[in-house]
Amino acid sequence: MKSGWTGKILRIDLSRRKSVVQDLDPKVAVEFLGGRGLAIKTLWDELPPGTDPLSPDNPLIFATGPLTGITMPSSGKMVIAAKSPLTGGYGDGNIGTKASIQLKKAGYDAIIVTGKADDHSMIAINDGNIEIEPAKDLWGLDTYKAQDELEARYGKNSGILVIGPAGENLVKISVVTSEKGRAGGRPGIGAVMGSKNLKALVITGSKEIPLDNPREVIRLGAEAFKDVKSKESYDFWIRQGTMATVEWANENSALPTHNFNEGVFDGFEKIGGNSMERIYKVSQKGCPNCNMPCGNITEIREGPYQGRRTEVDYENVAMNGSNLGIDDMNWVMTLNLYADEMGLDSISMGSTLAFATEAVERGLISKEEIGVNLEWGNGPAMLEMAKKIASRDGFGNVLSEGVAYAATRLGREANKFAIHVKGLETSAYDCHAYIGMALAYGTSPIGAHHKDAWFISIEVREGRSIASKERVEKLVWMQNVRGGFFESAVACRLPWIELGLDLEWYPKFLKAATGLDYTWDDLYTISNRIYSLIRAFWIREKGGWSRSMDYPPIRWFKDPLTKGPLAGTRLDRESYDKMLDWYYEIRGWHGNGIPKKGTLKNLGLEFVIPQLRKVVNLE
Ligand code: PTT
Ligand code: SF4
Repeated sequence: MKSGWTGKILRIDLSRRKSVVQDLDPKVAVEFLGGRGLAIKTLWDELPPGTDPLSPDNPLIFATGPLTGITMPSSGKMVIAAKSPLTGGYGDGNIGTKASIQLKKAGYDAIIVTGKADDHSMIAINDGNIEIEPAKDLWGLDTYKAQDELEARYGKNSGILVIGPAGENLVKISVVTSEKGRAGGRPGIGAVMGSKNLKALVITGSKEIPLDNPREVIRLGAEAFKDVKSKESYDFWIRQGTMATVEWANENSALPTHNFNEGVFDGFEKIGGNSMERIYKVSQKGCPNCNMPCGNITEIREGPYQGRRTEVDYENVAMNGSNLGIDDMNWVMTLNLYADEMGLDSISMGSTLAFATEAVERGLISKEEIGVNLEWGNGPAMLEMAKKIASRDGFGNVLSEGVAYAATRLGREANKFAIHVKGLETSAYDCHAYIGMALAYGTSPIGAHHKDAWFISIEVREGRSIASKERVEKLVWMQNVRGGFFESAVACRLPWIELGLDLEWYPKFLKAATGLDYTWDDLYTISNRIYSLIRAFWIREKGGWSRSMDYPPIRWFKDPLTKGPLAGTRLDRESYDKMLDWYYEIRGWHGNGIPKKGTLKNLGLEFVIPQLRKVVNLE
């Protein structure tokens, strides 16, 4: 096995209480890198088709890549993946945590957990020593208390991954958390962990990460860390991180407001990056190996959580602020902290609350029926409803399954304002005016998330709503770099995307770590392979495919913006269809979104053909 990877995968079967260490197939490592690539290859090979995501057979995968943990800017990330209980398709998230580095130092590239413990449990890994331990006393604790307890037991340097009560209650919008303020696995990966009776993993490692040329990694690292610090926007980034996006999104009519009805919000300044910095920010936090820390630690000044601290990012604030009509930052921070403590995905929580509020407004369900005075801007009512979601109480039980399910339950016109793609709630960019970003959501491999292509940045810079093939080529390039490369080499993409760190650093780091000469063309092919394999997985699990599964929320086509400089704007269906056609063509897929046989063969994915043939026509 090459260096860069440890060459080992730790498999833990909770039902049999057994663990085994396997070799990582070197061909898989070279062709899929790690992280998302390794996760989708594992799911394709090992998940029995049609498996219930909350059954013991769903593998829960924690995967690093060849860049994770090395001396390189922002290398402290890992991917957490499984078949999603929220969407029924491929699901993953990316989390910055000491656990990523500890995992590699313990000697593993990934952990694959299967089965179900017969009682509440946790896993403790210390190099080769693997223990499945009782966690009765941890079950029911919020993620902050559980983190504190585990740090006290295993030390502050151990890598800790933990779920909250939402994951325990199998809430389908629950995440895995770490270190009070890091969260990953939006498509319900917290519930997958809960379904295995697994409260936490604690990882400690003492080994060196094997590297082809350790001195070169250190030399490159020293230069690259310096390069990051020298960037023009470095100082501002450190002050506000992703929070500056609130003002930017409002200026560009993209700030989700009242359940993505509008793209501008009157109270945007009160919840924006400048207010956050001036009034609420108390300190700064970052992921391991990062010298551009973007965690804004803020203090709640009023309300039930007065005096408590929470880490805020753009997505959390937009989804639980403007999207709920809340302009009081204290309530936005309160909702954010509640999501973190419960292990609820803050994006989907904001989206389901907004959906419920609109359902009440439209008379599809009454306040009396749900027992909460849900209305725009009412922070206390939103918190009350969020509590019902985390505990699956009353109407909260319906919302805990996500907006797509809730819309089906409510029936009538509810689908028109359920803001999701493939069942995953849309993250915080309103796309009435951004057809490229709408396509990014439509074709994202986990459902509506911006991770794979933050295409709106290009549309704002180079012109909105241009429906050209060249634009789609750029979008596919962006997906391949972000969703293919960064998710599989596993490193934070923000040094590149936010500060402009040159992409050419990354093949150099790969060479020094693994000894392999990857060019960007090679990495692009790997990304194409990963995208087509993820698409094949979705098709297999859904039993077919149709173009409509790659459409953005209907609202953006139907209801134009009524406020702000872009009032009157909505998406044009014909242009979207044209762009989707180009998208499929560039990816080598048929006009119905199904990969062509030739594409699968060219990418070395022949092995999917027999299974896919059972459900769709590939010719
Ligand atoms: C990510 C999604 C995001 S994207 C945010 S804020 W963002 C939300 N954060 C949540 C949170 O916090 N608490 C909570 N209970 N739920 C949350 N849900 C939302 O989850 C995150 C940073 C950020 S902040 C972003 S953009 C970048 N994302 C990266 C990525 O996806 N890949 C990558 N290679 N690098 C990235 N760097 C940045 O990391 P998901 P984190 Mg996250 C509190 O998990 O499922 O991927 O969804 O991981 O360690 O918290 O870092 O404006
Ligand atoms: Fe973590 Fe932010 Fe640094 Fe990325 S830039 S590694 S998200 S602290």
